[in-house]
Parts: sequence; structure tokens; C-alpha cells
Amino acid sequence: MATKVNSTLGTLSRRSFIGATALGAAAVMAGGLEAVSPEKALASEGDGDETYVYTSCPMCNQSVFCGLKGTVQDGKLVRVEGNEQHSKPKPCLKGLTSLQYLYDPNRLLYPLKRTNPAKGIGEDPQWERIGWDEALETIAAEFNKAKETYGAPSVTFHSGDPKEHLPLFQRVAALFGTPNVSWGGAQCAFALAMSGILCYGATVTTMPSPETKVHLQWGSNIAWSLYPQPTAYKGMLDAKKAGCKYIVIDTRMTPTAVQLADLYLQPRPGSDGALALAMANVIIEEDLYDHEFVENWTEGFDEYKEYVAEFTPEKAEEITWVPADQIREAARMWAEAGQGTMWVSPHSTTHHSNGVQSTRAITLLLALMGYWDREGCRKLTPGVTGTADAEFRLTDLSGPLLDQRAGVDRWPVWSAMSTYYQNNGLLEYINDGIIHAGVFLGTNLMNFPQTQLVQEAVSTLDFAVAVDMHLNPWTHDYMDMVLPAAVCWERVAPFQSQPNGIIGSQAAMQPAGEAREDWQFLLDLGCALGFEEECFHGDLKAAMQAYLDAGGSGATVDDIQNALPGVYELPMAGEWSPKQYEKNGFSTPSGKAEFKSGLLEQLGFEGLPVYEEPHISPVSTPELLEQYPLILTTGNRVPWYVHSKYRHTPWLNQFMPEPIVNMSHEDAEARGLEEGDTVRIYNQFGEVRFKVAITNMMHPGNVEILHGWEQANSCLLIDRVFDPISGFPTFKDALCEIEKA
Ligand SMILES: Nc1nc2c(c(=O)[nH]1)N[C@H]1C(S)=C(S)[C@@H](COP(=O)(O)OP(=O)(O)OC[C@H]3O[C@@H](n4cnc5c(=O)[nH]c(N)nc54)[C@H](O)[C@@H]3O)O[C@H]1N2
Ligand SMILES: Nc1nc2c(c(=O)[nH]1)N[C@H]1C(S)=C(S)[C@@H](COP(=O)(O)OP(=O)(O)OC[C@H]3O[C@@H](n4cnc5c(=O)[nH]c(N)nc54)[C@H](O)[C@@H]3O)O[C@H]1N2
Ligand SMILES: [Mo]
Repeated sequence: MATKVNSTLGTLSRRSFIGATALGAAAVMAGGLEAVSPEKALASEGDGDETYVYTSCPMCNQSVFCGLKGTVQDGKLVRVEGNEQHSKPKPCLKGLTSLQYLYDPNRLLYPLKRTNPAKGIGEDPQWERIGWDEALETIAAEFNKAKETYGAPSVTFHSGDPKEHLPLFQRVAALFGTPNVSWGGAQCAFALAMSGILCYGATVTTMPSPETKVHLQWGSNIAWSLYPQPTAYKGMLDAKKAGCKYIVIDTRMTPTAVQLADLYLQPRPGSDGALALAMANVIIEEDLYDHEFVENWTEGFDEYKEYVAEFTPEKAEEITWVPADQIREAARMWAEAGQGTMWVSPHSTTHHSNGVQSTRAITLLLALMGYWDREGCRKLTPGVTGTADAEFRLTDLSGPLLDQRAGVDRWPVWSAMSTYYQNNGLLEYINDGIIHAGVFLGTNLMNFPQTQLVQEAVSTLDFAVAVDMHLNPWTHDYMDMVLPAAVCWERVAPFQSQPNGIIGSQAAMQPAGEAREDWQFLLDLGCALGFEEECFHGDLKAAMQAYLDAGGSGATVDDIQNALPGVYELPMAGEWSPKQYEKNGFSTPSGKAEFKSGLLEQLGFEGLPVYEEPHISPVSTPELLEQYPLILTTGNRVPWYVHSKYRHTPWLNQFMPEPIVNMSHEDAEARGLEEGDTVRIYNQFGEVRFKVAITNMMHPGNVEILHGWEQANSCLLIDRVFDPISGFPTFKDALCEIEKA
């Protein structure tokens, strides 16, 4: 089917500008942008006309923010390198590729509106170029109509993982009156944060310091996911040289395991809770735990001890595939070191139906050893002053509305712990008539399990507008309007936190075409909705100043820009001194570290970190295992892609031009498969096609595919079952079979 795009310059086929970079239609769409060649990108330095600009890298979904320095010549950005004065001075390949991303000929540059009133899967939107004024007026009219008809909460402010717009996103939503605001934390790190907060009132993951004697690296291939690499990874290598022992627990033999592990354990996917409980079993049985800490500073130990007694290493070996002796060795290594830290993945143990409970079982290994708020352990160091922003976000204003959030009853623990709504229920919120319209900023609909149902539902909304750098059919085909966003080299807002202050961003140029930076779009939207005063009459600098003022630093926007390429330094909130809990207790219902969670019990959940099988697994669904004998993991990161992004960015795409499935020699051989074969991967939900890659990384019986491929969406194979505590999707609970296509 030929999909038409009407622009001022003619009618374009949708496929043509999404595909290869060199197409004429693509160049038209992108207003004549050219793909950058490596030679051009690293053009000469020092001919006198160059100026430098500085920004923080958003390429890993705005989660790492390494420092970037750009060289501008004749109004063009020609070179990207690290900013040595930034706390993360060395960007990875993705940071350097931000140059090619800026000049990507496939960028969306103009607001588009749908002209085909028929929506739904297979319908061609027939995009037509419009101006910003028309776009903003239409959005405001549609949102106000939904507000009058169904109330303001019927409009969702939906965000994927990008984060820089969130303070203003929340502010405009609060002004409009809707609490149904989402962020990427609904699928990403917040379940991990919840696991720590439920136990300690604080998050738990930390990098090892030079004093650390043992570090537990649980399900995070940090060498590739670059989170927050490469600076932090160097710290890990340095700690190893200083004598820190590493226990790496990962379902794959990763580069992180190979480089760091003194002891490597390879569990069955989703069985982590049982493994952690068995380590606790050994530590308690062998009386290796910290009696002083456990007796004085924890809650629920006796019941925990009784529960943990069931999880002998031998029983855990049956559940987890990890030999009992290795479990004993890991437990002793952890307990006997005296100073320990842990880094747990934001997604690997939490993308299971038992996610939060399993992750709590892991984090409680800190409580058992009293590895809390002392040297070489998880230290609760005070940050800098002057960066608070709740006042700017107006989350207090939305406070009384919080009970009206969609999903409050379905996911009470999430709703009690977050001011955002749990967006994984979007399908049901729409189908149940709760949500009728929305803005989808930086959103990828492929991230919802059973994507096709969500696409159908979104297409029934009265009005939906997306904001993105690219026109992505898997998301935008179901929208009424798509607006072009600026990339990092074209934007100035907001600021980034640094360990010693705040750092600003400079734009190298005006946004290409009619792209706008997200903060500017949100200010303009707020004004169109009638909140001119509260949205600073659309003045970006005034908004940024208000954001700074809310933090109370006393800094001006100019102060921060003038400090570049350095950091605008702020005073520390105080000196760290150990064991603050002895004075202040823990921020939990009991005031202690909780083996048994008071909040979970209060909300009707099991207080102990109980182990349950994933809802789909060789143990819980043996009938499915007969047809689908392989455990399917989706979403382990690769260095060159971030979710659905960069699939058409040549410097990154060259490393993995097509979808591949990683599998063991044994599993490939048993199916007569060879490297490069195209295969069908299927289960009770559907089928996707990948190419075989045979690797020693995988445990026989477990295969993995990356998410975010338009042509092979992994979420078609994932059930719509969620962790009842966090509401997280079960991206890593699936079985499948593979055969040659
Ligand atoms: N199967 C499976 N699915 C997963 C995961 C998994 O492990 N397995 N992991 C989950 C996790 S942890 C996460 S964090 C999510 C990520 O989920 P998303 O963030 O929804 O995923 P992306 O594909 O990065 O989509 C982001 C979209 O925002 C656009 N964008 C990027 N930056 C900006 C910006 O600054 N402004 C605007 N306006 N748009 C922007 C991009 O072009 C892209 O279209 O994926 C989740 N999905
Ligand atoms: N290059 C790149 N960097 C990224 C991203 C990206 O898409 N690309 N995404 C960013 C985001 S949003 C996130 S959330 C972080 C993620 O950061 P990380 O958590 O470090 O992500 P991964 O590198 O995928 O590491 C997860 C590891 O968990 C293992 N694993 C999978 N299932 C299980 C399980 O059930 N149990 C155990 N024990 N291990 C398991 C996998 O084998 C994998 O090695 O990375 C961020 N950085
Ligand atoms: Mo994430």
C-alpha cells in the first residue's frame, strides 16, 4: 500500500522516507539535510572561524548525559567530541553519532496533520503539512473539548523514556488539570527504585568505591549498556585493580562477566528471587550475618529467617540451574568481605511477574550484612543544594488530583510511591473510556506488550498528537497530528545536574526546518491552553529562570551559560558522616530496614520477599513448554541501539543491520540451524522473523532478541500480564520455538 505524505513540495510515499537515507523524497521531507560522512564529521580544526558549543548527550534516552563539545564552522556543526570539564567527559559511539543524527535526512521537520479520518491498523494517515499556529490551536481546542465532555483527567500527557521535558510536561498537565502523566520509569528503573525504597526508604544501587571489598553485579551488562558508562565502568575496573572481588549474576556470559567476575553465576531467567533467598539461607545458616545491624536496625528478621530456611542451596539449584556449591561460594564471598556494594539492572530482574519481590530479595542481602551507609558500602551522601524542582513541576497542585489517576486501584503500590500514573494500562484506560485524548511526547507504541491492541486503542482516541524527531509508522500511524522535535544540538533547555552543581547546554544552530525544542513546544501549548502567565508567555529563558528559582540556588541562566564548558558549582548540602540511620532511622513505616515491608502489607501484598515462579516459565506452564521449549528473553541492550532508535543511522546501523536472535550451539544444532539462517520465532501469541547468531553467551534453553525492530517487534510475543506491585510489563517472561523460515 502506498502511503501518501503531502508536503509543500509534493506528495511523498511514507515508506520512501522511512527507508534508506539517500532517497530524494527523504531529502525533501528533511528540507535538504544531508547525511554526514565520517570525513565531514571530523573536519579540520583550528582555521580560526570555529566556535565551540557544549551540551549533554541525550542519545541513551537521556539517562547517562555524557559531556559533549561541538565545533561549529560556518553555522554548521562539524565535529563532536567529549567535554573534558564534564563529570562524564568521554562519550561513547552514540554521542559522536549525535552529529549524524542531527543531519539525518529522515528527520521530521514540519508539523503534519492526518487527512484520512479513518484510523486503525492498515489505514494510511495521508499526512498533510500544516503550520504551528494551526497545530497549537487544534490541540488546545481538542483538549478543551475532552475536558468539557469528560473532565481534564481524560487527557493523558504521555511520555516514553526521554526525560528532559518532564518538569515542564508535569507543569502544563497540572495547569490543565490532568494527573494522568506518564514517564519512562513505568517500564524502566522505577521498579528497581521501588524495591530499594520499600526495604530502606532509599535506592540501593551503587558503584564500588576504592574501599569496597566485594561488589555484586546483578543482571546488568554495564560494559555494553553504557549505563552510566564509560566513566563509571572505568571506576569498576579501577576498583578491581584495588582488590574488589566481583560476583556477576547474569543469564548470559556477558563482556561484563568476562572482564570483572571473580565468580560468575548463570541463573535461569526470572529465578533471581530464589537465588538471592538461597544466598541468604547460607549466610544465616553459617551465622555470617551482621547481628548488630540486624537486631537493632531491621524489621521482620525472624519471619524472614523462617521463610529463607526453605531455600537451601540444593533446592535453589533445582529452581535456578545454579549449582549449590556456587551459591554457597557466592554467599560466603559476599558475607565475609565486610564492605560490599551492589548494582542491579534497571530492567532485567524487574521485567518478570515476580519482579519487585525478586529484586527486594536481592537488595535485602545488604541488610543482612549491614552494608549500609558506611565506607565501601552504599553511602547516603548529601547532594548539592539548590536543585529541587517540585515547585516548578506543580506536583503539589496536582496532589489533590492524584487519587483520580487511572490505574490507582489496579496498581496501588506504584500509585502510592509515584506521582506519575502507571501508563502500562493505557490499553484498558482507553477501552474503559477513561482516556479520550492525549499528547504522546517521545513515545514508542512498540513498547507495549501486544502492541497491535494498543495501536488499535490509540486510534480510537478522539484526538492524539505525537512529538518526535522522526515519523515512525508503528506509533504515528495512529495519531491525528505529529510535531517535529529538535535534537540536542538545537536546544538549550533544560540544565543537567552534576555531582558538584549544574551544567548548561548551548545550541549550535536554530532547529532544522520548523522543529521546536520540547520546552518551547510545551510553553506554546500551555499558552494555547490559556495559561500564558504560568507559561511565561512562551519565553524559554524566563521558564528556565523559574526552574532555577524553584531550586533555590540563586543562579541565573546567564551564570550557568557563562560557566560553560565548566559546571556552575553549588554548595554541598553537608558532609557525609557514616550511619545516619542511627540518628534519623530509615524512611520506612517501621523506621528500620524492612525484611517485611510495612507498606506492602498495608496495601494487601505479601510483606516478605517471597519467591513465585514467573507467570510463564518451564515450571509454571509445563504444558506450554511442550510446544515452546525455549525461554525467550527480550530487550538485552546492545552498544549501538537504544530501543527503537538509530535503526536508520548509518554509523550505528552498520553494526547490526538486521534483527538477530542469539542462541547457543546446542539449541541451534538441535534445530538444524546455521549462522545467518532466517527463522520464525513463535509462541501462543504470534510470530517474528530474525536471523540466527550462534554464541557462547547464551545458556542452552534460553534465546534472546532485541526489542524495537519495526519489522520484528518482540512485544508481539509478550503477554499482557504485569508485575502486580510495580505494574511493569513481563518483557522477559516468555517461551517460544524457533524453526527455519
Ligand atoms: N521487549 C522489551 N521492551 C522494552 C524493554 C525491554 O527490555 N524489552 N525495555 C523497556 C525500557 S527499560 C525502556 S526505558 C523503554 C524505552 O521506551 P521508549 O523511550 O518509549 O523507547 P524509544 O524507542 O527510545 O522511543 C522513544 C521515542 O522518543 C523519541 N525521542 C527521543 N528523544 C526525544 C526528545 O528529546 N524529544 C522528543 N519529542 N522525542 C524524542 C524517539 O525518536 C523515539 O521515537 O523500553 C521498554 N521496552
Ligand atoms: N547502548 C544502550 N545503552 C542503554 C540502553 C540501550 O537501549 N542501548 N538503554 C538504557 C536503558 S533505558 C536502560 S533501562 C539501561 C539498562 O541497563 P542494563 O540493565 O545494564 O542493561 P543490559 O546491558 O541489557 O543488561 C541486562 C543484563 O541482564 C541479563 N538478564 C536478562 N534477564 C535476566 C534475568 O532474568 N536474570 C538475570 N540475573 N539477568 C538477566 C541480560 O543477559 C543482560 O546482560 O541501559 C541504558 N543504556
Ligand atoms: Mo530503561
